[in-house]
Amino acid sequence: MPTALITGITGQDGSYLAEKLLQEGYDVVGMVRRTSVINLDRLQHIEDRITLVQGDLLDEVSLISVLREFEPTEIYNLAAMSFVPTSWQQPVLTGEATALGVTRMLDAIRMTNKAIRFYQASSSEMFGKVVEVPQRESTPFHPRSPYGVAKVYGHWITVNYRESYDMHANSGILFNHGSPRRGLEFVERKISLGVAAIKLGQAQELRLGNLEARRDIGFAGDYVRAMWQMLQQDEPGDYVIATGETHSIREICETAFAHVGLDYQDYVVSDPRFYRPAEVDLLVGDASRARETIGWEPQMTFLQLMQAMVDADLQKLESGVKMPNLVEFTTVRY
Ligand code: NAP
Ligand code: F7E
Repeated sequence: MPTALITGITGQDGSYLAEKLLQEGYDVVGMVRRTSVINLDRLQHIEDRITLVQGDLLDEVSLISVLREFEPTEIYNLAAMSFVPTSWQQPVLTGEATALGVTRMLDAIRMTNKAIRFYQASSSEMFGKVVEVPQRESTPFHPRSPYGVAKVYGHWITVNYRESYDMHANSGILFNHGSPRRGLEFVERKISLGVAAIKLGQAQELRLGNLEARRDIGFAGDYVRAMWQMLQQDEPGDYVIATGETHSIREICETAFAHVGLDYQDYVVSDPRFYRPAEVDLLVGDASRARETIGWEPQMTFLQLMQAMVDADLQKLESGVKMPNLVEFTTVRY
């Protein structure tokens, strides 16, 4: 059986990708950083079918050891400091993990086995202050946060190792994607959870930031399929993965509240503490290249995604799960 290594396996995408690779018959190895509390919530259902190993993108020796021990043929580098507001508070850490972490992994591959196929989790945040609509692989980057800047570095170092060392290094430029496993602080999950709490009488309002920003949002389960498909091609490349539709945060609220028969205008409060020092106003991707070259298409619609997320959060809260109040951790301080 081929072996695949996933960094960031404890994250949203890591859990969906692990499921996909198991279905495809891989031995799945997940790299997990050391934390004081073991955090395998998203992997509970497959924990006995995967192998977990300690390692950290900040520590190159740990990466080399993992590669030597497990000899993967494919590596999916999903690990990153992925929350944009935190990147203003911790810009250096963001650079170390989200930017230089990519070089550490590419170098570990170069030193152990250059034939390993590599996937880098690049982001639509690289387009930032967009110079064309929709955004495609050739659209110039203008990142608007330390996170976006770090992802631009990660993208170009991936391209550079491909060109310098003839490595099968791929960059997936993924637009926003959520799911019921999305981190609580990201806007579509904050909204689905807020709607569920309000519907059940556990909250009275939902405080958000800029309601006019627009995003192209798909389902994480569809997007991890594209990652795997990229690594099955003879030639490595860069691919935009997106739905081609864009929705304002206001529309996301409207859709999610309407699903439980409520009007968002009665509950949503725009709170300046959630505004960012520099915003990405409009993202919408053109995934034609992925459609034509690797045959990728999204399956779940935006409406289906938001409804599924609200339903899952209703179920969670009804079952008595207590969700943390994240306001202090998610407002932007810089
Ligand atoms: P996520 O849920 O925040 O997961 C991030 C993962 O990275 C977690 O497993 C985290 O571990 C791990 N990690 C963080 N720092 C690390 C370090 N120094 N060493 C090792 N592991 C580390 O993110 P996601 O939504 O699944 O996204 C996956 C990747 O795609 C990220 O690189 C993200 O930037 C990128 N991306 C995401 C989207 C999106 O809309 N979801 C779009 C484009 C690109 P802990 O569990 O220990 O924190
Ligand atoms: O914000 C606005 C906010 O934090 C989306 C990451 O997965 O996707 C994600 O980055 C928009 C922004 O995601 C709130 O100002 C309003 O315009 O959900 P987000 P993001 O910054 O787009 C990209 C592709 C990644 O690569 C990242 O890893 O929503 N917004 N009010 C808010 N955002 C948050 N988080 N919270 C609010 O209260």
